[in-house]
Amino acid sequence: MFDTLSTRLSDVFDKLKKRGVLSEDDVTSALREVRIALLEADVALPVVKEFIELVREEAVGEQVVRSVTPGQMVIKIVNDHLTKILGGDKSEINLAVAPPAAIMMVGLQGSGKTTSTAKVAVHLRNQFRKKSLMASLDVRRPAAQKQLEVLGLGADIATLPIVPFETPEMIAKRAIDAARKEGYDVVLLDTAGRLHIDEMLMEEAASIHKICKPIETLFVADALTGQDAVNAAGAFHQQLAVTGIVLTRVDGDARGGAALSITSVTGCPIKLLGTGEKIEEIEVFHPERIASRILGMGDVVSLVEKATEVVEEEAAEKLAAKIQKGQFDFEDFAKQLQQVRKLGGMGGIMGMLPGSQKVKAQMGSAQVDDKALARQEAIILSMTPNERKNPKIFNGSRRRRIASGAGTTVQEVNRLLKQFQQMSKMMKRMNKLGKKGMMRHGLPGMIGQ
Ligand SMILES: Nc1nc2c(ncn2[C@@H]2O[C@H](COP(=O)(O)OP(=O)(O)OP(=O)(O)O)[C@@H](O)[C@H]2O)c(=O)[nH]1
Ligand SMILES: [Mg+2]
Repeated sequence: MFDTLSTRLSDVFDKLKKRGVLSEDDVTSALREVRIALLEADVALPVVKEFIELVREEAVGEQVVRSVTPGQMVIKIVNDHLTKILGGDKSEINLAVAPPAAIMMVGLQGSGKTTSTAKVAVHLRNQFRKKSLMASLDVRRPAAQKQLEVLGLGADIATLPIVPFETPEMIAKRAIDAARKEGYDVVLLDTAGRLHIDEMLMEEAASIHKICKPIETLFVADALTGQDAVNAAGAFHQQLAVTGIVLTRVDGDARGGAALSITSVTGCPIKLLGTGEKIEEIEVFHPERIASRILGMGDVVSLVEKATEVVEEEAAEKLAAKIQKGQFDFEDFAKQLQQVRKLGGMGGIMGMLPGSQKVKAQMGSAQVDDKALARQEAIILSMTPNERKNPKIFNGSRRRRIASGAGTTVQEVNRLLKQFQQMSKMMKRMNKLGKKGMMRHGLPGMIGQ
């Protein structure tokens, strides 16, 4: 998300940073470019206007003009205001009621309501140990209830048994009763999609809302539909008092217009992001981290969090101990490569690192190629267990054998061996940082070319 915007803005700010002193004209012309970049990212016009106005007011002030690093000051102001339009502080799902807490999912057809229902249940289980019951109130599409049941089975989340010919209102009542009787923390209600805002369906949603009195009414918006999603969110909010937004398909959204406008336009915070089709591909929305990511300052905090999630604590400790004893071998290297893949490959990691847009461009696509990771894994798999444990024994004939086993060239094998040596050296240096330091800096450090 935000790739284009990020590249454009970093160009604007690079120019600004080079200047020692900033005149009002410099700021004005930089802001003109920022404005174009935002409009190209499909941000709603009123949001862009207000944003530029607020930034300008601050940026031409005394403080900036007199500052030693005026360019940096302007970037900070832009960062602060970006964070603000993205919603300020992060807002989590609110469950502060006597259980079961009802969460109603609403939105246009195909926006990702059913998938997100299951994702939210999994998120609440993994992050807060909450037990959810899911119910589909979608009696419009024949297979809709079944779809949720299948998702529930796959993710091990309970679903309300399907009873044919019930109305959505009847299902809602039954779901809440069952959740109360069976001691669930949360009851998630997935509703039927709407092609566009239509009065009858809105009334249905309103009557369900009245019955289940949800603590959260989440509007599920497809990021790819841009300003249409923003307008629909506004209409739903008027009718149903939406409490939060789940923005889906951000994995395919290069522009980010919906994310940047929806909170300003509707006043509802984005709570969660859907980042893929898989059930665990859901993330908490952190405005300040997203703002830094847009400005190329990187989202290292998320990366570290993700890394600690993926790298199990115990495995990381074992690895740290091995490194300390200087016993890191190719078995460990292969494990690291697998973890890199779990983090979304090099692409996923790069996207979160500071200045990554620039680096990505400089490196070219070849080296950020995730296929290279797969090839490296193939090379390691072609080594004998003894070789993996004793990286020092590689001679010419072993190298040739491994290359043909992995379907690659000796040069590529050599490159990997060299990389491994560099990594071992780097690890020795990292030892000085201690175990904690290793876990924090280890992953991104180790994969460097
Ligand atoms: N790439 C990607 N695909 C998603 C995401 N969320 C949902 N999808 C896909 O979008 C399609 C529609 O998702 P559903 O959850 O069925 O949408 P819905 O809003 O329940 O649809 P209706 O009930 O027909 O209104 C499915 O193929 C999902 O796999 C996401 O965050 N990223
Ligand atoms: Mg659905």
